[in-house]
Amino acid sequence: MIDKNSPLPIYYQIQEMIRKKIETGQWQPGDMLPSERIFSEDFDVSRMTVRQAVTELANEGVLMREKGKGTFVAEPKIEQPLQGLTSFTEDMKARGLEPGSTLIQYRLRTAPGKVAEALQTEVETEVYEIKRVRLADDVPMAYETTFINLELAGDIPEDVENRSIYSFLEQERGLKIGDGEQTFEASLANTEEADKLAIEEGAPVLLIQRITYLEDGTPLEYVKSAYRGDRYKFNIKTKRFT
Ligand code: 16G
Repeated sequence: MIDKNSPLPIYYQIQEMIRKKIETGQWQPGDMLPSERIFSEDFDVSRMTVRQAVTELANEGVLMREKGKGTFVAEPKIEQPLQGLTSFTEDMKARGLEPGSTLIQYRLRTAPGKVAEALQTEVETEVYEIKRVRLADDVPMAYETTFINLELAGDIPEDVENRSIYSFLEQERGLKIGDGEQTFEASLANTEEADKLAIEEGAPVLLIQRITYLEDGTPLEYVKSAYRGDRYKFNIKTKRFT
């Protein structure tokens, strides 16, 4: 399968072969790859070449290395379009995954400075602070802290753990969520994030901040979340300004 006369570099050909095996389902998420030695013997290429191919795929998140154990096929990343303002529950359902949450904190408090600024309120304003680990098929995907203005939302029941906050606010409170503003930032999981997301401390995470506005432009929520870098990618269709 490896063509040494091809103008394509050998490591690249190995990568494409691995990708194909994964795409066709011959190799499933969680399957262990053959060792570097076996790979290099089977294809009659150097171990260095095999390592280069595998390292790049691991960096891309297609493969996953586990110290002292081996290299495995990673779970496919969840690709989330950024065009629409969706809730976690909607995102997971759209992918055929079962959304869930673990409630870490639920309380009313006065808005911290940054939150008050984002929500365009005074610091004395009462806000809900709700921390949830968001799950897809019981696997932690994101660790999210949301601040919601009490005055706008009214009482939010504590059993939000098992439901969608957006559908509660829209259907039961009749609020009309309009648009949002988001920032994305690369980061490394701190101790708390690593613990909640079941990843190693220092593993890559994507920090997302979102301010969600009601249709009349009033800020409703300010959310900070850490998404697992190994399970998420975002896409957006762009257009050149003319
Ligand atoms: C998403 C939103 C978050 C919102 C939540 C509501 C991002 C970065 N965050 O996770 O702002 O609070 O959905 O989800 O997209 P729910 O309706 O399932 O509770």
